[in-house]
Amino acid sequence: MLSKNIEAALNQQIRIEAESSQVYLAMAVWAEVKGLEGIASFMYDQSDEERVHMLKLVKFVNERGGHAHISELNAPNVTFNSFKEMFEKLLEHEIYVSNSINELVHTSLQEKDYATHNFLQWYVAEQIEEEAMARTILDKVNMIGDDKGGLYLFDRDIQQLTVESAADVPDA
Ligand code: OFO
Repeated sequence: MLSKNIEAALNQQIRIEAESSQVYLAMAVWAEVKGLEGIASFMYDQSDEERVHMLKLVKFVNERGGHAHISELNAPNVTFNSFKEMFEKLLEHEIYVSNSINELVHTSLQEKDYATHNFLQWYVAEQIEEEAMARTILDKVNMIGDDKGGLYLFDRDIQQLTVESAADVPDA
């Protein structure tokens, strides 16, 4: 059974994951409108993943005798000055989510809720991977700068790039 405190903290994370899904959906739309299909498709996939993260939390809260709270969400940024800015925001957002997961892990230990602590380890690992991926992408975008040809190739290769960077993480 979840304590009220843990239930509230998990519900807050449900909201953050739902907001993450919206953040990436807005980025997907922006990239698509700008004609960069590869980046758009990457962002649509990220958005779907965040929804899965949210749903895992929903199921966990309900299974443990809590009541998952589906709340209103903060609106995401819908426009960006550049792709560089968009990917900077992506990394910032992942760092914010990682901090929030860390706080949650801390709370679960304080409350001696080892089931929740164990459940959260999946999120800890996921955040390491997502932050690494965001950094890899940003490094590439910084290299490209304002070069249109570079952006074209990056748009073509982004799916490939992220698969490779995710696969590299366990050895990092
Ligand atoms: Fe939910 O993993 Fe990123 O934010």
